[in-house]
Amino acid sequence: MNNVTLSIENEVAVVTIDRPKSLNALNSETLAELGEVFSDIEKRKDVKVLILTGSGEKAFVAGADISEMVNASPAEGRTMALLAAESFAKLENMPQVTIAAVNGFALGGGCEISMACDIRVASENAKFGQPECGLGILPGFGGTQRLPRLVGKGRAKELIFTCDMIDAQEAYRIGLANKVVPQAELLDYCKKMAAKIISNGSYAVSLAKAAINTGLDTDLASGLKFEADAFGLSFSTYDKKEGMTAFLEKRKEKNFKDF
Ligand code: CO8
Repeated sequence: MNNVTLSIENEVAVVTIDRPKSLNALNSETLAELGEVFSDIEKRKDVKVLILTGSGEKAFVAGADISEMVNASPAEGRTMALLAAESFAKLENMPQVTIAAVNGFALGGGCEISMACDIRVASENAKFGQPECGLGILPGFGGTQRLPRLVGKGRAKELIFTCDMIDAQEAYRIGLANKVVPQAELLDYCKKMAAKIISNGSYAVSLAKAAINTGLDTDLASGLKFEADAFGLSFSTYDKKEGMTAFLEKRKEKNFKDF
């Protein structure tokens, strides 16, 4: 791989988008590599949390690669958007928990890929925005769909129509970032959060993620039905017995087996 690196330690995969000279802009090659990495990780049993970040201290991802898009035809633009949609959907729906460690600019496609993650932790210098309308296009990697779901219709429209860039604190205030931490502590913070998530029943966490994602894409009654089915399924697991027995035995250590 030329533009993406992967390291795995303690059941946590760190995926780094590594094109610092272009502020980690997403060209087709990088999108294809990310798709491959996500396909690999979603099948792995030895990874429970994926942390997605950008290389360098300036940018998470400064968007789709403008130098590649400038001469692209409508058909090529659409193909690129569909390619991204497929790999972002993998990221969004994989059984593992995904955390975007937003270490700088998260603009356009960068903001959009962070929104396909379950959780966004921003460094103090992070900046979020959807500048596409200023380029004569619109968000094409899910921004018109995921941003309103995260921050509400009015705020999403304001961000997309004005192309304003917002800082990490404002992103936190409107619910786009879950947390803001100093840049030097960003990866450690995300790894600690990952360890906390992994200490719980991973299969239960996956079911909860599926219930949240499914429910937000459907009506309340169907979402509640999905939740009840997933809840019932969790009663068939070793982890349910272990988690509840540990509580009743006043035991802090739990020996979860993830099934
Ligand atoms: N694409 C290509 N190159 C980029 C990008 C980008 N998105 N962002 C930065 N770069 C390059 C710059 O061209 C520059 O290259 P060089 O050194 O060769 O001149 C290098 O990275 C460093 O950038 P700057 O010199 O501009 O750094 P500054 O600190 O002055 O500015 C900014 C940083 C503010 C982040 C600035 O680079 C910027 O505004 N970048 C563009 C941000 C943007 O508009 N992003 C949205 C892109 S569109 C998009 O994401 C659409 C997604 C949907 C696509 C649908 C399918 C087609």
